Amino acid sequence: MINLFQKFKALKRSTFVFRFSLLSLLFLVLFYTFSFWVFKLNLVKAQDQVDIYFEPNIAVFPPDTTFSLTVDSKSEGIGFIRVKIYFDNTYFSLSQEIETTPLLASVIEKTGMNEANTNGQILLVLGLSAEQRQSPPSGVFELAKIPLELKTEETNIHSELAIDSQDIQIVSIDAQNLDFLTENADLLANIEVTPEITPTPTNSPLPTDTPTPTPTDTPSSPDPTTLSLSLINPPILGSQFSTDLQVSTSTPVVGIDAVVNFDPSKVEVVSIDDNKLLSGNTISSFDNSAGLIRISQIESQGFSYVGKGSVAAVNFLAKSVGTTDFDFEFAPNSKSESNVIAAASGQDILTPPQPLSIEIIDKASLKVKLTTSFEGTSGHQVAGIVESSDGFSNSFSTDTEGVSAPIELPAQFIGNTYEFFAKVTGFLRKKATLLVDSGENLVNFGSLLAGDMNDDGVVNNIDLSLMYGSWFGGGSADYNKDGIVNTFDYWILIQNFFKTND
Ligand SMILES: [Ca+2]
Ligand SMILES: [Ca+2]
Repeated sequence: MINLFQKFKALKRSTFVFRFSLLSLLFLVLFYTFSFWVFKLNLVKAQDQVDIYFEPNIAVFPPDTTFSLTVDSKSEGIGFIRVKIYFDNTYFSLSQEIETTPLLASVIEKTGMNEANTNGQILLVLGLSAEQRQSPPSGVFELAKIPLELKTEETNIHSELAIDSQDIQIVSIDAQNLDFLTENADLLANIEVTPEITPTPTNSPLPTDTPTPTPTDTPSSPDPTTLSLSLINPPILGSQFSTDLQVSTSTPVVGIDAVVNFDPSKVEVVSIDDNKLLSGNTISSFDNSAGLIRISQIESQGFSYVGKGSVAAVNFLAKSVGTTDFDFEFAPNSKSESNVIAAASGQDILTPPQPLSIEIIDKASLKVKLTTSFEGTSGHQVAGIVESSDGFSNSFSTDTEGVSAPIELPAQFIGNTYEFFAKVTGFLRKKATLLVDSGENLVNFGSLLAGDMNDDGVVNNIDLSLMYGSWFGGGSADYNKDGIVNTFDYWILIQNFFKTND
């Protein structure tokens, strides 16, 4: 009985101990869970760091692999990313052009496939387009697709697709430089599993860790920074023409000033179109009495520009025929003239710009030349319509020599060949082909074919009957202009019987 009681007591105690332990365990679990979340929340909150890495982070070639360069910006809205990537171009190459995210639609720089495969370097500089500034990307998103293919038969290659953590810039939408953590991807290629004949306990026969071929940072001297003006369309007297102001720089720049002199007796500025190459403001002005153009364009804070592009288009009116020059005002180390300012140093790095020399050509005009069956003092005086195959149409009248006064042609006709047609009432339409030059052009239609009395494009019995209707009279059937319609006119008409319009 006592025995039984003691057993019961012991059982009760052990149940108590068991319950206590269970409670403690539960408490511990709850405590750790709670602490973990507190820790994690703190971590997320404290950490604005952007992760930039590849998906997948390891690949065995073959097959060829397209890596997704991925950004995890957490809660930060991204405004700008500059990232440089290296691969060993003795083993790998891009199989196609890199595709970048539409979320950063302004592609400021993207190394082309051929260049990347030559250097083993990829530079991507992406920013928001103007429309995207309201909705910058955040969280996890794909920055670019990097399609790599294997180009070697060599075995046991161990390499890396590497992000240059020394040359990376990630800027938030509030223009803050963000901290980042990069992770490279491992590239393994043509891995051979050596047959296990050696008795030595070999581990997997991975190639010894060959030092990853860090890209040789060739100290290539940057290309000179230039400003240039070029013609977009030919300058023709009395017409507008446009020029393109371009900058080219391999050094990041933050501002451009172009000061250009022109001869106001030859041209005048009509307007300046801002091409918004740099994302900040553009200020431009021109003075048509002094012959001076000033264009300044600057980057938004935190941005810089590298590349070649059009800063602005300057539209001129050509006022006088002849050659004329557009000269950049430039003096080394001076700040009042043309400058291109480097982002890093704030120094003017512009090399002396070349002037643009243009020749303003005369506009084109057309004189019609023809002969008729007319005799007597009136010569070849007719009135008619001259048309081109391109829709141009104008009336003309000829003098006794059969030559018209000059008719102005559209400027775009210069340098091109057109078919012209001349039509005079009572005559068949004639064609002539002409290469239009600037200045005066003479289009010779030769001898007009008489007899199309009703202007239907063919000389036939209907025309003949109309001629009979005015026989011994006058008027349009008097094709030799001797004052009477008779056999002589009949003879002229039947020479062209059944002939048709050109
Ligand atoms: Ca006819
Ligand atoms: Ca006659």
